[in-house]
This record gives sequence, C-alpha cells and structure tokens, in this order.
Amino acid sequence: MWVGATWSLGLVACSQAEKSVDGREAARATTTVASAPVQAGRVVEKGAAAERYPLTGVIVSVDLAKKVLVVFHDEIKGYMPAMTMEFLVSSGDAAVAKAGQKIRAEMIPSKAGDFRLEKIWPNDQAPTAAVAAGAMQLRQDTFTRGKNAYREIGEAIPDFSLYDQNGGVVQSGRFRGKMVMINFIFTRCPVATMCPASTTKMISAQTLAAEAGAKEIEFVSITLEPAYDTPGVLKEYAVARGIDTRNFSLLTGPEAAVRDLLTQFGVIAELKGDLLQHTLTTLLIGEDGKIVHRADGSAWEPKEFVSRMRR
Ligand SMILES: [Cu+2]
Repeated sequence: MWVGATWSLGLVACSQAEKSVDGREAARATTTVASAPVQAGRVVEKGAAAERYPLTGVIVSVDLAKKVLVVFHDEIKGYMPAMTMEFLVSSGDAAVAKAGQKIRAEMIPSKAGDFRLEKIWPNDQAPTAAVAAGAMQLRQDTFTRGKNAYREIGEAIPDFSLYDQNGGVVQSGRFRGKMVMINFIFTRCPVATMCPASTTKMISAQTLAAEAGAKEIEFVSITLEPAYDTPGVLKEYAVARGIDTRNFSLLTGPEAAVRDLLTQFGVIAELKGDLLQHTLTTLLIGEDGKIVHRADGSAWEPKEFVSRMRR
C-alpha cells in the first residue's frame, strides 16, 4: 500500500491525453484504472460465479423489512418476458428504493429459484441525463486542461454531478456558499489504516466542527470504486459506520466522472490484481469553491481541518 504525494501519475495520464487528437486516447489513458474485475453495470457474466443479467424496470413497491422490491421489469432477452415480480436486495438498496422509480441493475437467479438484484442504479430520465451531462463536461474539462488538470490550492474545484447515498443527484453548485471537506474512499477497502481510518477521521472532523460551532460546512466522501459503490452500497456503509448524513454525503456516479475528479484532485487509484491501490487525499474547499487546504496521506488530523472552518 503506497501513500503520499503521487499525483505525478495523474499528470502522466494527462500528458498522454494531450497528444491525442480526438480525445479518445484521453479517455483510454484515464480509464485504464479499475476496469476488469469491477466492471460497470450492464454485463452478463456467465461461469464460475452466478449468472447475471442486465435488467431495467420500474419499482412497484418496497418491503423494507423483508428487503424485497417488487419491480415491473422489461424483457430480459433470452431469459424471461417483461413482468412484475419480487427481487431480494441488500438492506441499503431497500432503503434507497422508491416506488415509481426507474432502475437499472443486474439480476442474479439463485438455485433456490429466487432472484436478487445487485448494482442497482437510478434510471429515471432527468437525473440520468443530468449525471451524464456532468460527466461529459468533466471529461471535456479534464481533457482541455491537459497536464494542468491537477487543481492547486487556491484554484476552484471542477463542477460535477453525482449521486448521493440516497440515489439523489448532487451537483457541485449546491455547495456554493458553504465550505466542504472532501475525501476519497471505497466501501470494501480492506486496509484498516486507509479508507476505514479516513472515514473515522471524517466523522471526527464532523463532530469537532459541530462542537466548534463551524457554520455552513458539508462533508463529502467520493468513492474510488464507483462500479461497486452504488447509492445502495454507500447507504449501507453510511448506516454501518454510523455516519450522520445530515451534512455528510457519500457520492458515486459514472466511472469516467470519478476518474476525472481523481485526476483533477490528484488522487491515484489503480487496480493491482484484485486490490484497488490508492493514495489518500483530504481537501477543504472554501465557500467560493476554491481549495483552501489539502492533506495527502493518512497522517492528517481532523482538528487541522476544523481550525480552518468558518465559525
Ligand atoms: Cu482504501
């Protein structure tokens, strides 16, 4: 596990990007990370693991206690026609689900004859379009900035549109006029001193900020592994870690958008075999959207950040 000021790798990706004419190479350069074992939604994987089928549909009803969604789903080509049926889901997915909401997901039939949904994403037209447009804008911005993509202290953060742990769209404009403390984690990080410790310190900062009477402050954790960390997975993580989500959001979204944010914030995340290796960065953004303070690595103290917050 390597930690530290290693955003030069991000610059390598960007200087490659600079050479490309049409941007396609740029996309490749920055999305090689975190691909294979954690692929984005719509795949059918057959073989050793359970079969998975891409599914789209509308949630008809939610049984939170039984963790069951009733979904009217579209035809699953070569498997079953469109119909309304029950699906088992995680507690996080059940908590996030709303009747009437469109979703896309992966369906997993079990030997026992029941069906599970995993990798559930919001699929209603307006929010999906907003998030896609945000991702495209970020792609453009990262590409245009080229090797200047990395945002220094004093520079404004890029605009983004992502989903929070409730599946709602969060746009960066929401934070204008507030200070924001941001870190980057992934929920299944196995290294206690990395993401789990970083989340613990964010929670401490939130508590200390409240005690210090810090005003207009929000806390944001952006996932390093968006293909796995769906809104429902983030929800479950927030509940399990006891995060007070009144001013603490966990964000995810399209792989490309997250990649571009990591590049611009100078965070490295790279798959080594099955392990997602990454650096740790924690940022404080001012009410004008500019970076006020940044800590690289795991040695930062919550109070350093809280002392810089507005009272
Ligand atoms: Cu980690």
